[in-house]
Amino acid sequence: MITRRHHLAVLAAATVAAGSALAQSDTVKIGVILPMTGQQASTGKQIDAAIKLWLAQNGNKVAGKKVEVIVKDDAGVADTSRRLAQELVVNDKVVALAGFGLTPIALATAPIATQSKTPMVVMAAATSSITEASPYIVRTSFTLPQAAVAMGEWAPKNGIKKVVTLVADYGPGNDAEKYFADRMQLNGAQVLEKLRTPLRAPDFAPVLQKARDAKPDAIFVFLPSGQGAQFMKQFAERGLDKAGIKLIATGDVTDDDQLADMGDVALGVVNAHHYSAAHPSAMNKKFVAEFQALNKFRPNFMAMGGWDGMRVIVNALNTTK
Ligand code: VNL
Repeated sequence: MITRRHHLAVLAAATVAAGSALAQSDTVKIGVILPMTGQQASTGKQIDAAIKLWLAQNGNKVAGKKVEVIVKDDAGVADTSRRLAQELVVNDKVVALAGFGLTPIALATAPIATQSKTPMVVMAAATSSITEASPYIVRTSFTLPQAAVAMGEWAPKNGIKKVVTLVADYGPGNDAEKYFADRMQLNGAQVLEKLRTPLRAPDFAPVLQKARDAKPDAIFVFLPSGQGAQFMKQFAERGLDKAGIKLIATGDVTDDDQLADMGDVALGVVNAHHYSAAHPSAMNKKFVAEFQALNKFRPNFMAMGGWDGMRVIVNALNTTK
């Protein structure tokens, strides 16, 4: 505790010093912390590519200064993110922290933003409560209840009266399970079973067997981006599709980055989400085309959160000069 307090005091002092150094410098630095390796690497890859796209489209000048984006890899580990955030604030004197691929990472870093008064732009992590963890947080991704409530409205109106839920066992999974189940019950449907898998190295076989045995009309699933393809493969291998169990989900499961590799099991899956690469607006068509001109993969909702986050940061810097 003493060490931590001392550290935060040092951090606060360093930030004051950074303020005056910044006035003289002709570069503004933005610290982006992402899982570039490890289980959530696809999220890091998507957001990194979207930030580069934003800079290619809009240039790297803000209020007469050059924007420098420093990307750090936390491998999806919260303690690492926290340390990297401290280094970015104290040593690199970044004007904003951004990224944050997983909820525990955003929550672990929030105190650094508060203590150093550094704006923190959450581009991915989606547990509802994250924005309350620091007054310096703004989020450009989404929350799970937004998607889960929409599914809980749609399903009972489309013949789904009995469901099993399956979520990753941490913040966003808790949100998805609660808001989906509550809405289903409000609409007169029955939740037969609530199943969970660990965030790290999940094994879907046992829960899929339990889900199958419960004989629901549908299974509702939330898993973090990057786990969907493996889940869909096992869903088909265990024959849940053949048993007539419909798969409904948040869009994290049918992630645009992995969708093309999922095969026919993905046909007929229904999800609700705040973003789809197929959204036919002029703005999205331009976004997808320009993203794909620079990358060999399709943008997913993580890319959208990264692109929007860059826009928010640069607009704020322009407004405040
Ligand atoms: C989270 C939520 C992460 C939804 C996700 O993918 C996701 C999170 C990495 O809050 O940890 O799709």
